[in-house]
Amino acid sequence: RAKQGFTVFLTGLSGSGKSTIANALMVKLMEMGGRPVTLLDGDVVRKHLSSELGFSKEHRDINIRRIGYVASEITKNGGIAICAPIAPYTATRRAVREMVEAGGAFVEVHVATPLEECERRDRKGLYKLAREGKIKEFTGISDPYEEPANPELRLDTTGIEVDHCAHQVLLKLEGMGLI
Ligand code: GGZ
Repeated sequence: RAKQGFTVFLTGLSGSGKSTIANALMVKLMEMGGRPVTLLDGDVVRKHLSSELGFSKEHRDINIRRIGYVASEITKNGGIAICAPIAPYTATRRAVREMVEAGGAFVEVHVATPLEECERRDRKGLYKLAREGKIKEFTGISDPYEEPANPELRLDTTGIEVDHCAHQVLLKLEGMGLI
């Protein structure tokens, strides 16, 4: 019998490593074959699905629910969805979990790289702009991030190879009987 679909939902600060892990994970899952793999990355979704939205709580929630809806449809049809938004609010993440679990499995991965490390990397220079007040409502600086209390997996990418992080997710998926 074909295995059920599932969603891997990576949540964490800007620059925590969500996209990098999501891409490495996608490659590994595609190599295994069997089910189609769809990546719903934060900035790609914002470009194609949520281009009218900003970063207020209301707009972030709409964005996350859209991602959740697409992921739930993919999951229900037996596919694999990998999502990588910040998703700062617990209640919204829970709503997405419920939507997805109606038709498959939901695997929440907290990419728990500390703010200090994300800011030290500052790959896109956004933290600097946020500190200068040039970007308002910036997650971790001037906007909240509610830490997940019970994620299926927690990963701190500080000093750890991307491939190793992606491998940890694979082990979790194996342990849950999803792959
Ligand atoms: C947080 C922001 C903001 C503000 C622009 N706060 O590192 P990035 O650049 O590529 O990832 C961040 C991305 C966050 O979009 P999400 O859709 O993942 O957020 S949410 O889940 O809260 O809807 C960052 C950039 O957009 N960015 N302004 N104010 N991140």
